[in-house]
Amino acid sequence: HGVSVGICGATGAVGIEIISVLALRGIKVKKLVLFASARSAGKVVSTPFGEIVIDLFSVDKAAKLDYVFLAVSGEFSLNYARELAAIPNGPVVIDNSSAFRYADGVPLVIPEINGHTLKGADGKPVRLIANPNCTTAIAAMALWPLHCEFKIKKLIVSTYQAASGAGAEGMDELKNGSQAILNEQKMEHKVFAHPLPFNLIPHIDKFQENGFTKEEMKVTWETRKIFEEPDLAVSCTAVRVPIMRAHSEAISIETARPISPARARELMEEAEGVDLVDNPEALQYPMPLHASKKFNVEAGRIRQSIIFGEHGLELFVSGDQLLRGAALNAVLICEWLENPDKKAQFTKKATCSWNLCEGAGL
Ligand code: 11C
Repeated sequence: HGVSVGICGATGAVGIEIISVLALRGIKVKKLVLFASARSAGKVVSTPFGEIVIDLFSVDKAAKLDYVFLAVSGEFSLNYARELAAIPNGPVVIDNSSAFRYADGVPLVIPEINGHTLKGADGKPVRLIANPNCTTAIAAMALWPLHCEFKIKKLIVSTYQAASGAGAEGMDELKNGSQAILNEQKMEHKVFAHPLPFNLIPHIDKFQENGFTKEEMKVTWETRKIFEEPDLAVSCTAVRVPIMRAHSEAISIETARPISPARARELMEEAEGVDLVDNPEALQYPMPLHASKKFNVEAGRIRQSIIFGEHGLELFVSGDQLLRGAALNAVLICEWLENPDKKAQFTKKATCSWNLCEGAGL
């Protein structure tokens, strides 16, 4: 009884969290195969599922599994994802990269929002599934309930993104760089275009012809696909800030129907995967300090828009980049497929209390 699971990129920041979240969500894993590069292969790691020897990836090994999580580069996904997903009785592939997010026939899924797209017309699970970009996923959790009731017409997002978006190397560069600067030493920066400590960088991923970065365009493209609103007006400015692992976003919306902060707060209270944190008088609002290592996204600072009046709202969200932005969302996809009837009890008030990242010194 249980599922067999493989993780490609098991020693990376996201891969480590997938192992942790599989255990925290109580997924019955009868076999766990951890794939990583030759540098890590052969090493033994301690996991909630016992000690596991890191393996080198091969299609043959992955073919025998029920689920394969890809937490590696888009290039790896491009090379192997379709091949794995096409194997008769082979695995369901859940891809964290951006390689297939916009491909027709590949659902881009936040289970609480569009879990229904995980099954094809034949009622069987789609075999290749894309996991969204972290920035998109964190905003979408708070925006979907508002969209369902008030219909968002325009969406303007400004982000404050953590170093973890650039993986363990990004977190290391922030930590080591901060230490170097405090010791009045010169810091090395390779991962980010500029030193990140005591700075912010309005540049994430490559600049596109329209002047936006690819990270910013992902928010536009992915929100449209997940919400099934191909013409939704979405504009984003994405900024890297010296925070370890939670992304925050300031969001302005214009809505088709009149919207009130009071009703928006009610909806945030009820929404799966969202914690309303909105009591400014008690100094309570979403912050990375509290959103880190937590399953739910925090939403708050809800107020009527000055620009759009009763047809608009401002809010602020913070969510763990590695969890809702990556590992948790991916594991929830597996959970939804295994247990579609229990999908209603997804993540409400759940907290990531035990964390492999700490063991790995991240
Ligand atoms: C970042 N959002 O914060 C990026 C990382 O499309 O999955 C995730 C990139 C992606 O740098």
